[in-house]
Amino acid sequence: MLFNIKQETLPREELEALQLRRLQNVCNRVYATVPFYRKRFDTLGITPADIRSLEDLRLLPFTEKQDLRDNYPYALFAVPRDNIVRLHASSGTTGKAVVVGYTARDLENWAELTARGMAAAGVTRHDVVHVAYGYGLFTGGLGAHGGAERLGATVVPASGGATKRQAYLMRDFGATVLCCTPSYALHLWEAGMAEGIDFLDLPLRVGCFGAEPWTESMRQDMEAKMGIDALNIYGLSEVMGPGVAMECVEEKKGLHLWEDHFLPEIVNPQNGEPLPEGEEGELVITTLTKEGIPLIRYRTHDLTSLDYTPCRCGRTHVRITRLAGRCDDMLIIRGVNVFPQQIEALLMACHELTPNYQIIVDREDNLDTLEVCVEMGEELLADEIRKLQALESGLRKSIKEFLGVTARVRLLQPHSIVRSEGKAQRIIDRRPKR
Ligand code: DLL
Repeated sequence: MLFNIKQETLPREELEALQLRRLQNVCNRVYATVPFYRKRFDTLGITPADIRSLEDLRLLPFTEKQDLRDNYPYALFAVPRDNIVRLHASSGTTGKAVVVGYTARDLENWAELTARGMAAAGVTRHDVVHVAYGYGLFTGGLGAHGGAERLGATVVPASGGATKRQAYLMRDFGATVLCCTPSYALHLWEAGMAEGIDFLDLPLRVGCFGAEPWTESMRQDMEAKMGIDALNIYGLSEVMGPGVAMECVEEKKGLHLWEDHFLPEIVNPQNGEPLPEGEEGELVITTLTKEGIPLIRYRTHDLTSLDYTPCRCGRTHVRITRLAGRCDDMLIIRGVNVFPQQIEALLMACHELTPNYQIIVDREDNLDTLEVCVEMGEELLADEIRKLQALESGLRKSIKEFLGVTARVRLLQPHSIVRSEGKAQRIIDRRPKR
C-alpha cells in the first residue's frame, strides 16, 4: 500500500524538476542563514545562483559529522531557536555531541516519511505496532512512533529494556508489527521462548528492523522463527532518523530512499569523487526540505549503491542496496554509535592508565557485548585491589554515562597486550557476520 501515491510514484522527470527547485531553495536558505555554509560557499567561489542543474550538485561543499560537532550545539541551525520544537542528539565524550533540531514542519515530514516506509512494509491503520527502539535523544523510538501514529495504527511505546515484560506485552496487546534493531528482535524472541511465548503463535506479521547492519541470511532466519516479513529500515540522526529509506514488501530488494526530500549521491570514500551509477561507495545525502538543520552533501560514511531500475511496487524512488558497512571506524553496539576515539578519550582522562588498550566487541545471546582492556601504568601496583576495582567501576560508569553503552572494563598488567609491528590492533570485532 502506498501512503502518498502522488509523491511516491512521481515520474522521474517530475521528481528531478522538483529536486532541482528544492535544491536551489535549500542553497539559498543556508547561504542566507548559516554562516558556516556562507563561508564554505565563499571559499569555493560559488553562490546559490550557480546551481542551475542537478549536476551542479558536485560544485557544492561536503558536510562531515565533525562539522556538526564543531558547531555544537546550535550554530548549523537555519532558523531561530524559537522555531525549533524538538531536539535529538547522539552521545559524545566531551559534551560535543551531534545535535539535531526539528521545526514543526520537519516533524510533520518525518512522520510522513516514516509512515510511507511502514506502509511500504505492509503496515496499515489496523495494526498494533510495538516500538522497542529506545525513546529519548536517540531518534529510533520517537521516529518510528511518529510514523506509526501518522498511519493511524495502534502504537505501543515500549522503548528498550525489560525484555521479558516486552514479550508478555506483545502477546497481551496482540502486536502485529515489531520495530527494533534486528539483534534486539532476536533477543526478544529468545526471551519470549524462555517464557513459553512463541512468536509463531502471535498475530505478529511484520518486522521493521534497522539502526545497525544485518544480512539477508539473518532476514531468512528471523522470518522463519517469527512468522513475519522482516524489512530493512535505514536512517541517521543527522539527516532525520529512521524513515530516510525503507524496503517494500513486494520486492524486499533494496530500500526506497524518499527522493522528494533527500538527494542521494554515491562517492568514492577516499577522494569524494562521484562514482558511476550502480557502483558501491559512500552514500552522500543533501536534505531538500529540512528547515531546522539542512545539510548539504552530508557524508554518511555508509557503503551502498543506487538502483534506479523500476520496482514492482510502483514506487519510482531510487533504491539503495542493503548497507554493506561503514567506511570509517564507527562501531554500532546495541544500536548505539560508538567511535573508538571516544573510548580512548575516557581512558586517557585517567592518568594511572597507559595508551595501550583494546576494544573487544562480541555477541552473547544475540546481544552485543563490549569489553575494554587497558594496561595500567607501572606506578599502579596490582596489589592495591580496592583502588583497581574503583578505577574499573569508575571507567565503566563514565563509558555508560558519556557513550550510553554498558562495557566490561579490565585493567591489565603493563605490557600484556601484544604489540603490533604496524598499526596497533585496537578493535577486535568478533560478532558473527551472518
Ligand atoms: O540509527 C536511526 C534509525 C533508527 C534508523 C531506527 C533505523 C531505525 P543513528 O543512531 O544516527 O540513527 O545511526 C545512524 O546507523 O549511519 C548507519 O551506519 C547505521 N544504520 C542505520 N540503519 C541501518 C540499516 C539511527 N538499516 C547509523 N542497516 C547509520 C545498516 C544502519 N546500518
